[in-house]
Amino acid sequence: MTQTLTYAVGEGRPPYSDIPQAELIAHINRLRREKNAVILAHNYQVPEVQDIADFTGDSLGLALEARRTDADIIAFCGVHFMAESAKILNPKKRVFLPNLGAGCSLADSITPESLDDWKERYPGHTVVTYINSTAEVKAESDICCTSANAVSVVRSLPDARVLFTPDRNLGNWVARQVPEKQVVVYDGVCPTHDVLRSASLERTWRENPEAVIIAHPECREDVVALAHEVCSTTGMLDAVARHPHARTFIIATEHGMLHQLRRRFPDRQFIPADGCIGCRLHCPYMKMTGLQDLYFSLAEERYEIVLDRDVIAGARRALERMMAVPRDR
Ligand code: CIZ
Repeated sequence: MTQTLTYAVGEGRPPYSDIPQAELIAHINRLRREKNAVILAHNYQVPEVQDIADFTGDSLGLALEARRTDADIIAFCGVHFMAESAKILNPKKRVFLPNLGAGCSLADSITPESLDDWKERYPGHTVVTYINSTAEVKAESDICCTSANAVSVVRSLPDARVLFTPDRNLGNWVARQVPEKQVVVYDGVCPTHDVLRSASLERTWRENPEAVIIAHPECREDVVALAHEVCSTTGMLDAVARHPHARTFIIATEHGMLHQLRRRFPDRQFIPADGCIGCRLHCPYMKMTGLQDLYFSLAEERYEIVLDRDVIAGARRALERMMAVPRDR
């Protein structure tokens, strides 16, 4: 026997699965007007969430939007650390993460204790922490970076000795771009990107030999070595524009990005790099937020990001220092 699932929280809520998409969209549009809310969505979100957002982008772009918005509410369709960053940069606003399950394995790989341990092992190093980290870890770091500015951030530092956390692949890529620095790299990875191997990418390339390969710097070194362009997701939009004569692109990042690319460049072909034949690079956390979550988030004002004042102050210092550095390229 099949059962219709309903959610227990929230009185008078209709069955979760019974609200047609057009109705959800109408509710979301009404609520964002009534509540003066801005909807931010990461480039990896599901297409219908990207389409309803006021702004889409990478972590850096969305952090800038969060900092400058005059909306009363920020509904952040992304993962937990991104909504935290919005709160840190604009602490007077109420920030909601529509699905509390949307975490990040990479951010989970570093805790304040493990960072302390690394700092003890590498005294005198400037700590550069990727934005994929908790607010507590950011608060113990000297400066943050995103995939859009990591090279510029490290290059901008007055010190030669750098401890880069937590993404090993991004850290190693940055170290190769900035050889004048001694970069010690923490041992965390994004499993979505780390799963891709050069042999798989080469197979896709053999099938599409004219294609330009664009890879995210969270990919492994052997993958990045094959790429014609290495950049953040928003950087990928600029990268395509730099190749006006190319018709086909192989995209080595979470497959949500293909929606943005196809929207912006409908006359080009975008092929996802895959780990095994037909398996796109897929982040389960980035796919947890649907229109229903966004609707109930706005309607019931959940799940609100609440952070300790001292943590906000510490993390904000590291984020603001980062924001003074321009994007790479
Ligand atoms: O910087 C980000 O938002 C991440 C995690 C990926 C990207 O390049 O957008």
